Amino acid sequence: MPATEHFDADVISAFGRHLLARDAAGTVHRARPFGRQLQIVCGDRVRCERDAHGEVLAMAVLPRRSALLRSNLRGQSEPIVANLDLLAIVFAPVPRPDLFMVDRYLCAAASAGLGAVLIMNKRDLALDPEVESGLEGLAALGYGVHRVGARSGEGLEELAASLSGHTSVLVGQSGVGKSSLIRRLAIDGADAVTGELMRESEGRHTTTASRLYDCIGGGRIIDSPGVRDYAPSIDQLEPITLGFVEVQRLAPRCHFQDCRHMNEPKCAVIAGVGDGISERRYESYRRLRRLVEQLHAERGPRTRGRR
Ligand SMILES: Nc1nc2c(ncn2[C@@H]2O[C@H](COP(=O)(O)OP(=O)(O)OP(=O)(O)O)[C@@H](O)[C@H]2O)c(=O)[nH]1
Ligand SMILES: [Mg+2]
Ligand SMILES: [Zn+2]
Repeated sequence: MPATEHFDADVISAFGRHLLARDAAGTVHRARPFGRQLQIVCGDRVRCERDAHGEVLAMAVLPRRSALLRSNLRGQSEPIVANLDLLAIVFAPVPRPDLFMVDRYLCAAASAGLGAVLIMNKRDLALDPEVESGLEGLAALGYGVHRVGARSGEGLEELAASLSGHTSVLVGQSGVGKSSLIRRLAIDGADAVTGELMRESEGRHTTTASRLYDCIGGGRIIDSPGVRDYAPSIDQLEPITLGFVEVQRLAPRCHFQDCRHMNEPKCAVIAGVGDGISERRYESYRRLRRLVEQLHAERGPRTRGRR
């Protein structure tokens, strides 16, 4: 029998049990996970084995240096992508942005130790003034905002430069132009399918699986399927601040160390609404706090702590 061959590879795409794994020489192998237990996502590094039939099996996931997680409806955490540095949250004037969802991504990034940037695509279209003011609020908090046009190419050089040297993932609603940006930003992005190429599909989830590409300015960039909503992992969220930077600044002055900043007396966050934290962001905080408590309840006492 021929000896089995072992090698490590980067998972550049994971769709159910279908993996594409790229080895050190750059060869892409079709592979599948060994056994039912392995949860493998795009960006993972896996130890592979080629069996006697030439089939490549991913035997183990190497330790992740970081991961973007989400919570499912039962409150359990699921990985979305692994080994990344930067969360790039994409939105556009159309479809109408959900800034509360943007906030939840920012919280997830902060709690996962990832950097975050905001990408406003389709700058040829007019942005709703209310969204514009929310966006200015986020910029004032220190988040970088790139206003770009995947169609015209505007702003893409600066964006590519800021992604250089990092592994980034593009996340956001369906139809905001994530894959259109990939086609511009990735060396090998020509095979990214966009809504334009699929008839009548705007806002209808064109991309079905995450896919890792090499970025023109250096670094790596992951395209991900559009989402309707995003719930951060309750295992990962920072418990006191939920990842809100303003709450991080204000919370040390709250009377109670374990203050939830909801209705506690002498709460510095509540006292700071309209000053240290905007009304919109505080409302966003309250929504996320309620969501976290609901997800904890969904998980229930018996399964608490189980992944
Ligand atoms: N007006 C305008 N339309 C754009 C721009 N960039 C992308 N679009 C259009 O937006 C639509 C959706 O683009 P996609 O790139 O498929 O969006 P996506 O975010 O990848 O969508 P999902 O894969 O479903 O998550 C397409 O019809 C694009 O042509 C832009 O700069 N301006
Ligand atoms: Mg897409
Ligand atoms: Zn408080």
